[in-house]
Amino acid sequence: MDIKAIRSEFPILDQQVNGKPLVYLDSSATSQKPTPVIEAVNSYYRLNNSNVHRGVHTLGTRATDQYEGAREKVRAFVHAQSTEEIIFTRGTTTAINTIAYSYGNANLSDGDEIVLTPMEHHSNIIPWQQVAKTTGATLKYIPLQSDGTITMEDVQATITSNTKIVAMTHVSNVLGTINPIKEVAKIAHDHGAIMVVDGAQAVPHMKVDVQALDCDFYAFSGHKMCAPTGIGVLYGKKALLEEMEPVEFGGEMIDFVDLYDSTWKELPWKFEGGTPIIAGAIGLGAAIDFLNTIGMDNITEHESKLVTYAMQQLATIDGIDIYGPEKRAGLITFNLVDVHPHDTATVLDAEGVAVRAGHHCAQPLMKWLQVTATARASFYLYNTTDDVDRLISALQRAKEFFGDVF
Ligand code: 7TS
Repeated sequence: MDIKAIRSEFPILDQQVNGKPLVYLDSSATSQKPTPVIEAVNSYYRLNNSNVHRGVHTLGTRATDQYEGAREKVRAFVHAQSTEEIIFTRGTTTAINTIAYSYGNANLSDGDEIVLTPMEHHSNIIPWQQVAKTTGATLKYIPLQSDGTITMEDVQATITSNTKIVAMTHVSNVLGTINPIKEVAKIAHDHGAIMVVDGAQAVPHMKVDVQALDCDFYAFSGHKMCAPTGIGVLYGKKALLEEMEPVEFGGEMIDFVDLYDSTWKELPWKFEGGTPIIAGAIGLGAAIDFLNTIGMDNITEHESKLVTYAMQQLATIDGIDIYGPEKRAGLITFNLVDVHPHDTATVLDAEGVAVRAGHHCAQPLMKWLQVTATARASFYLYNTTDDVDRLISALQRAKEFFGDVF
């Protein structure tokens, strides 16, 4: 990978923050956007802006072609069978809520079980809690090993004939754990349950093939993969989506409307009520083109090298706790012993290094780790070993700054 050329596509990286060149290590929260994505959104608004799927005028046709063209790019990117299976949403959160409220409420009842893990982001916990309250279903958790992984024995033991839904993150946004989705999906299916995958931290960083995984639903967000905020994707198997009711009703999603009853459009549009996120989808299409040009395998390899280097360098710092397994995605969650992560992140920010501090929308996992918060450095295709070196020296500064507590 020509990292210099890649970095030159991200104008935001070329700036000083607090008098130091910016080191952006918060891509798990949201990624930066390359020029082709910014330009795609810009040129859509300057040249083609119009509503989609209505009327016959030229701008409307162009906007519709671009919007539906983006859907085909997403389909190919995750290797779905058909564009009918690709629903544009506001992000991962909206996608999971759609599954929970539509599929969950219709298919769960008293005595049914929803199986999760304690490493889930809140957006893959709370919708299921809500559905459980409405339907009488119960939540069960696959226990974590001390390194933040799950075992197939525990998966086997937790999923039973009462399990109707298994919902699991592909990659943990805190631990970096990569879960064995294909194997878990097989066990779920053997018990008659469906497999829901939160792919927010996977799709931006690795090749994902929804057919090879054989998951039933797969949710992800555009903004973590170089696309704008406000656009995301719900992939679902056609047979399931066809049976499901929409959760939002109104314009765009209908076939016929009468005074007392209405019918819905076919897939995928029945799930896209209202004027859709046109510019966002076009931006996502441009982001996919950009990522494909670099190659997802190259991105995975680049991040893997960076995270290995970062782990080696962090090991040279005394008094640092690092959470998560050895084999991990491109992020590292840590705490300087006796320093609050917000203080660590504040010192790092003064050094121009952006990391996230907090509970990372994973409070149950924080409880399991027996901490209230952590700091997290997350890597993407534009990060370099220089960025890691800057992180390390900024952490040394933080240690000096809070020296009395060591
Ligand atoms: N699932 C996972 C695994 C995530 O990491 C996130 C966002 C979401 C779901 C929600 O995505 P959204 O686009 O709908 O908000 N994670 C983070 C994070 O780690 N720091 O900020 C947001």
